[in-house]
Amino acid sequence: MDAAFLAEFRRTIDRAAERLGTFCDSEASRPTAPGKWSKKEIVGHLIDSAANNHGRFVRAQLQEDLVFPGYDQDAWVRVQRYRDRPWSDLVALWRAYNRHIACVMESADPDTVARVRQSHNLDELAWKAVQRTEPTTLDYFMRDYVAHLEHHLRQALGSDWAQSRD
Ligand code: NI
Repeated sequence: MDAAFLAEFRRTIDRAAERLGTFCDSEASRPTAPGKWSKKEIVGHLIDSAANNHGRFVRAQLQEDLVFPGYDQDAWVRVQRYRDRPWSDLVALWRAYNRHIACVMESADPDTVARVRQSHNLDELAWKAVQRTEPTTLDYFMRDYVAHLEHHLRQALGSDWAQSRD
């Protein structure tokens, strides 16, 4: 995975964690809109995404295809009761898990990351789906993971948070 992408990903993690940490526990528990996830649940969903994709990113280096199990996102958030967890614990776990995933990306062999895979289910798994008839790469899947993370950070922090960096 290229160095500029990784540096930007790590910067996003650290800046977002800092910004998320400015909200108090009760603010983080409130739904962001009627019937929508709270900040706690959004970050919880991103922890689930990290946990699932961590396994996929490792396995992708040990198998030929990019075929992996999915997970029921709403059910995972519900059964883990993220809304009842301390906000600071969730932000710390989110930050640490994503810093680990950045290391997993950095450690991956570049040829393996770039190798074209004919067999995949990124039509089901990816945030920006790839048709099953089109080949894809682990590079695409890793970048798609970060794009999904940024999408939810905009939900939690507002659409302009990324522009307001120093
Ligand atoms: Ni999502």
